[in-house]
Amino acid sequence: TKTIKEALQEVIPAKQEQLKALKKQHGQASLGEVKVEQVIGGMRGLKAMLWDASVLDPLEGIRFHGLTIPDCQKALPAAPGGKEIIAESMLWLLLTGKVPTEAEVRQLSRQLAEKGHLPSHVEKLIDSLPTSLHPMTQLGMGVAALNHDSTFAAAYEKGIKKSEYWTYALEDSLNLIAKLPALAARIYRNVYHPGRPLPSIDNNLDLVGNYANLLGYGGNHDLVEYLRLYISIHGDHEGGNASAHTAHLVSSTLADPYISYAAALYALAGPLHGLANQEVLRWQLNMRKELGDNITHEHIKEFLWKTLNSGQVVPGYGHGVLRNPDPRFIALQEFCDTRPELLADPVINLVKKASARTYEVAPAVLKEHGKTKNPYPNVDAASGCVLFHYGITQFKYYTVIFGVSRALGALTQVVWARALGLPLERPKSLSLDAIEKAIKA
Ligand code: AMX
Repeated sequence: TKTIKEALQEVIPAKQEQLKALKKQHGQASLGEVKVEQVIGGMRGLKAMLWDASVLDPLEGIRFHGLTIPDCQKALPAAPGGKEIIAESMLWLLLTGKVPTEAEVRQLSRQLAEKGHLPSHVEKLIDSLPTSLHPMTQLGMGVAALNHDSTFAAAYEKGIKKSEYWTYALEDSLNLIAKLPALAARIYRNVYHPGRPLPSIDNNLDLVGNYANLLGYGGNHDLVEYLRLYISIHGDHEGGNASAHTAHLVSSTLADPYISYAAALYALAGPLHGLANQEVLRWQLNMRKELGDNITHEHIKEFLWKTLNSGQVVPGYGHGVLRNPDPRFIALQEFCDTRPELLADPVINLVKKASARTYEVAPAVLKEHGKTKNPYPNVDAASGCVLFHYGITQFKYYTVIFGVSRALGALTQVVWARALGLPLERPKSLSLDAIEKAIKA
């Protein structure tokens, strides 16, 4: 059975050749003009990054190396006794472009579990933080502190050839992914269940199986499966999203994978990006508080207008690229719809019902409001609500789970950027006066 490093080693030379030929033969070819509205409008639609592992189509949504989410659900190995995609399968696909065999995935699970413990300085750091500090702030601090043991930073200091960068970037990236469950679960324990013992990592379990155990939910098979699906499909969403792009930018300075991903986590922690899943739940719970449990479509409509008229965004709706309902939202909704026992539970169903009802009303209201280019739900409209169903009710923690996931895609690109020898990212900026002058010229 191949290791992930061997599998990657096999595919790198062809990509290096492809890049070399493209640069040599078509370096001066144009991919389109740059409009003023793109420069002042957050670079929407600007083709300016190389990112191989996933492509986001505005109407169809995400494909990982050409595979849609339903394709991945069919092709990628699940955990023993499970059905959902697991993080290791997605990581293998993202990194190598190949669908792994079951044996390859099991080997990767073991490799990650064996590296899963935290160094004691990181445990001490996390334990010293006030429990009132936002869990995402804590996660970023823990990830940054893991760079104490960066093999990339140590090797760079010693002096290594550029062609060897990727091997150290891979080692650090796998180490970081392996340690994220222990780090994220320690934060959960400290903030919400102080003093509760943390179980040790089981070398026979997959990454998310261990994460669920450490969180204290390992016995809930449905939640473990939900987390596997959630973490796999949040793994990558093209290169331009704020968190992945941040990792790409920071690592282009040859900062090691740990501090590159710590920076990415703080981009994810913004309410227009990953924090939206926390915001959705806060908003849905406020809606329930105000309107009670017998919510009608008319009530939701009024609540939506109240949000919009007070100048706030409707969290969980809209997207920088997507122009249709997000297939990740659909996959997570389907997960619930195939579990009638969950849908029948009046307590865990409340939030899901509210989000499903909102989905029936919000697109029409947002269209009438007339601002957003995409009136449809994004992944965050459902993801947090389902965690709430299963008992993870501390919504300030939700973005941490997203943060465990996004490492799969963002670190894949860090490894590939080193394998392809991509340079420091350094776009040109212009002043308002310079833009005016360029238009007149
Ligand atoms: N509710 C109300 N107004 C919205 C809106 C929403 N859900 N989505 C967009 N708009 C508004 C924008 O604020 C903007 O208003 P402005 O002209 O006054 O500045 C206008 O519509 C045009 O925006 P856009 O081009 O459609 O979107 P964008 O690419 O600038 O921003 C996003 C995309 C996601 C930030 C935005 O849709 C939004 O704020 N959504 C709510 C927050 C959210 O769910 N974020 C999660 C995204 C997914 C993720 O990263 N996890």
